[in-house]
Amino acid sequence: MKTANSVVHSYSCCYSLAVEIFVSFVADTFCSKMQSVRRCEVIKGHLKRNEVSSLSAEIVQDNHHYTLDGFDILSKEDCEFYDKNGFFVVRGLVPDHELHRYNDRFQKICKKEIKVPGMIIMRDVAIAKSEFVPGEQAVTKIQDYQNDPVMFEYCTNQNILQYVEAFIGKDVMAMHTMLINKPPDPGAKTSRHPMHQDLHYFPFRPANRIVCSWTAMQKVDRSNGCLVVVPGSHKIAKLLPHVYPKWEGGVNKMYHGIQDYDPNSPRVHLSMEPGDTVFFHPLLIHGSGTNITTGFRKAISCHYASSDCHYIDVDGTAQENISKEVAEVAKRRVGPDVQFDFKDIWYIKAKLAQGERKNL
Ligand SMILES: O=C(O)CCC(=O)C(=O)O
Repeated sequence: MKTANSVVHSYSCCYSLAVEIFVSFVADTFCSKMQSVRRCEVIKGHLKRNEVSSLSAEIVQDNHHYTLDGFDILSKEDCEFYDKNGFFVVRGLVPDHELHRYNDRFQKICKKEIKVPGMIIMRDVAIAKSEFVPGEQAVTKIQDYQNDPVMFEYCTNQNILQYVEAFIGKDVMAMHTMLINKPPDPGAKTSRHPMHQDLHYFPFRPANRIVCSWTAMQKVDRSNGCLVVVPGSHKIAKLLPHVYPKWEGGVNKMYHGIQDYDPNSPRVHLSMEPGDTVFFHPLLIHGSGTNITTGFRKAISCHYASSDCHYIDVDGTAQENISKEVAEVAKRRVGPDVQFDFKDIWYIKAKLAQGERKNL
């Protein structure tokens, strides 16, 4: 079932940036003790560059514990591969009959034969404003399928959970669920997904106790827009600022991309067969390409987190933009009088997949 993974890249840790931010913190403390506004301003003026860094990227504690001891499913080499690259592919993990079951259910959801509470149905930006067409043609993604008993079987699939445990432990929450139905590109390249880090969307930590499983529901390769990853990018241990890319043809709702993404970063395209599953770290930089075929490219995914993780406040951080956007969408759905906190939204949609629910 398992496959060898290749491609090796290493990234240096941002030790110097951490030092700069520490220096900035020390300067702040020093300033308040001195109670001299003038003196503080002089010092802070010298440190301006450092302050900008601390506002623009979150340094994520990186203790290098990307996998856990005591789970035999990953060999020593597998663990080393994940540590180094931030992803790990298992071939043929989800059998065909299960993929067909999810696909049948998806088709019913698209035709509005089934309504799932809390689920978001997204349409590609290129067709978002056109008339409702029953069927998958109009649907680019369904998000938050946790309340559908058939789709949720993916999150509790034992083949997947036996790997998930090795990354995050035995108490497992399904935090974010998607079936992505990348449409044939209309020519505007809107089927692309910009390069991003999933942690941008999540107000919980630590990052090392979060993992995504993404399963190809059919053959995926460069022609239909397979996943693209920057191996080892999780090791910079930094959550980078994300914004909407300035793409001529438009960008799908909530598809934020890394603000200063370097298109020359060494990338790997993950060609996968149906049932192949990639597990990846929430800081891994990834995205997906244009679907230049005439068919839809389907994948099903779940982001899992240990229920020992804790929520964080993202106000004043680089995640504030996405938290406001998500809260706006929630408000539109539920009504303007309800006050939403980003964390509340995550708490409500999180669902136990295995073990005991604790903090999340
Ligand atoms: O399946 C894809 O095309 C990319 C999905 C993805 O990276 C995401 O939704 O965060």
